[in-house]
Amino acid sequence: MEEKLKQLHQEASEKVKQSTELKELNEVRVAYLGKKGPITEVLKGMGKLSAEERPKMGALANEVRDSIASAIESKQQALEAAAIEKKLEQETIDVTLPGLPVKVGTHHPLTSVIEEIEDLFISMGYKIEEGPEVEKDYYNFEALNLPKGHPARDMQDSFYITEDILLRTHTSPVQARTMERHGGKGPVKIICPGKVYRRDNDDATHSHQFMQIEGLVVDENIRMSDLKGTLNLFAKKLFGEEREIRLRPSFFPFTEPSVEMDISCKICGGKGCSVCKGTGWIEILGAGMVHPNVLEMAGFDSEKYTGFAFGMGPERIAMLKYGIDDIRHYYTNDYRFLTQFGRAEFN
Ligand code: FA5
Repeated sequence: MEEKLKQLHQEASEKVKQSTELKELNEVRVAYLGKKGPITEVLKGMGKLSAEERPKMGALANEVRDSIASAIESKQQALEAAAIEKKLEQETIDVTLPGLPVKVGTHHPLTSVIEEIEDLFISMGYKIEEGPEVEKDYYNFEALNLPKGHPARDMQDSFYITEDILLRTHTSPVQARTMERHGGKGPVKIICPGKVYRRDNDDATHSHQFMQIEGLVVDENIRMSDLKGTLNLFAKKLFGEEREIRLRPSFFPFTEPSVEMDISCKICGGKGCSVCKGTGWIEILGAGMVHPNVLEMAGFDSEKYTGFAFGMGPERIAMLKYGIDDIRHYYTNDYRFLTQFGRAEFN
């Protein structure tokens, strides 16, 4: 029996040593230490031994069983550690590989051009004012020298909500509101960016909803030459010295005299195209000296105070600046269009 136990010990130790996988090792455990294994068989035959031999063989059988169990245990730990090691090796991350680029959004070209215009006027001492898009007829028209029934109201086809409330057709009501708030005391020096709405048919240069930036200066001794100088500086700063501008006499009920400013078309270089409607020029703003009636209605003494005002369309300005050939591109959210205007271009 002793011989048999020693042989089993040797055999089992050899198989443990040769096991290269946990599954194989488990098979060795079941084969040698399981209930139907050879050691159990040996122990079952103990009854046939003499009383002296029995404890000796019992102790030896236990020793062999414990030794095989402990060999299996150590081998299991070694195999598990090797498996983890292998897995870690397979999952190694190469930190030197190039990363996946992160897509960053860009400013909408319209936002960029509005911010550029705001920065320019802020640098000249203007403050930014805002007003409601759903406006009273009074501020949109009446306070601007356009009483009910005035034929010039037809110049701006309007979306009325009630008889006295409409979607503002221009940003000029903000100048009326701001002057009223100043209570007849100058100076006033503001620009007012915002959305406006008109029942215009959409085409390459017209949208039914668009942006405007209003400008207003009211103080003592403000003259037409101040307006001209301001607009000239604005045009040169925004479009560059080489672009030509022209002022044409015009009519707005809230300014007298009134002008419109055109800028030479960048798309066709002044030759005439669909954007400039064959004229070589694109109108970008209306302006003039604030009408005395408007000053008086807002509580200013028109004998003491004078002022100039202008209202421009940033969509058309951005079209000219960046060579965009259709105003509808701003509002159709075409990814290919929007990604052309990286932030860096505007810095
Ligand atoms: C006005 O709206 C006047 N309130 C401007 C003004 C302010 C004049 C202060 C005098 C003193 P006008 O309707 O021309 O004016 O519009 C001004 C600018 O808005 C235009 O020069 C043009 O650049 C832009 N604009 C007008 N209609 C549209 C439209 N449908 N789509 C896009 N831009 C437009």
